[in-house]
Amino acid sequence: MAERLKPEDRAAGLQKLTGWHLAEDREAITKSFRFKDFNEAFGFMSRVALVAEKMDHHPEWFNVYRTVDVTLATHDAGGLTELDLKLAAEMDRIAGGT
Ligand code: H2B
Repeated sequence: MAERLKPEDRAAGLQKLTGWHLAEDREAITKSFRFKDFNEAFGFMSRVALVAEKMDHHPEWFNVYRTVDVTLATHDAGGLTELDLKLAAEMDRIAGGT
């Protein structure tokens, strides 16, 4: 099982990402993605879903029209692990279209 990150590794990992923040109420990271329209937002979610399945690591997310609010944490570990940083980076890559 993935190990919870030490605070310094968590901070260093967050610095490499764009627009992700520590959640206020639990050990997790969050980001609000905004797309052109619902089609783009849902396309993003579909592409992320394939990656998440492959990683066996799944986002908590909430979609309204063109926004997708994402929270990442490793439930099995009760906090943040490398898997969350990796999935966050994949989401940024997919949202950026590269
Ligand atoms: N996703 C996330 N975000 N955290 C987990 O702990 C987790 C998961 N565990 N996806 C996986 C599935 C686990 O429940 C299965 C059995 O591997």
